[in-house]
Amino acid sequence: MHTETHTGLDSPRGNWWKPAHKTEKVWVGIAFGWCMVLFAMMPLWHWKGGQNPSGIRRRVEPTAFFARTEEFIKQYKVGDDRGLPIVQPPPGADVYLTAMAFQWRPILKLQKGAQYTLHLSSLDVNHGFSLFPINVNFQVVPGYDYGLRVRPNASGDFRIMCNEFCGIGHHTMVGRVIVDDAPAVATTGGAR
Ligand SMILES: [Cu+2]
Repeated sequence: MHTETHTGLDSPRGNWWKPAHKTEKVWVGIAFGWCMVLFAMMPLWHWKGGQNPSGIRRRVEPTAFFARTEEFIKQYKVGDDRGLPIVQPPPGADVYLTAMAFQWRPILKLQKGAQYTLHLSSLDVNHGFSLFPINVNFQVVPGYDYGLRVRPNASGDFRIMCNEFCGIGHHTMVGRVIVDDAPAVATTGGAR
């Protein structure tokens, strides 16, 4: 029967503590070294990786960004898909995409090989811009306008998934980017 009282303030009895074994020390050393490598990779990748944001970012009022998006929609709207406007800006244009619970507004129609400045921001909470099936990921934060210089290099009908949990309808938050091959085919399909 257990009769002894033992509190957490007493050190346990017996040979419970041993100095770290040499192999454990080596392992901790390797892990620490690797942490340092990854730590150094962050700034290195920013300059050398060629895949980081191009560096255009500024503070913006979420409602002002949304108003700018609406203005952009009015300017270049070419159609509708289930209530969402389809917008086809000319090559070189500033493109505005607002994330909000639970949609990406508007649907973008871009041209392969043309360059655009894609402005991303959120009207409410953090969202994650994730272009499927292409591996493009970006945090969309309210209050910040992120300008990404993009040049679509593949044509197709792509989906934007939200990959930052943003609420009850998060899983329904799917946007669309249509990339057309050449200017000539841009008008044939209309709103697909
Ligand atoms: Cu989400």
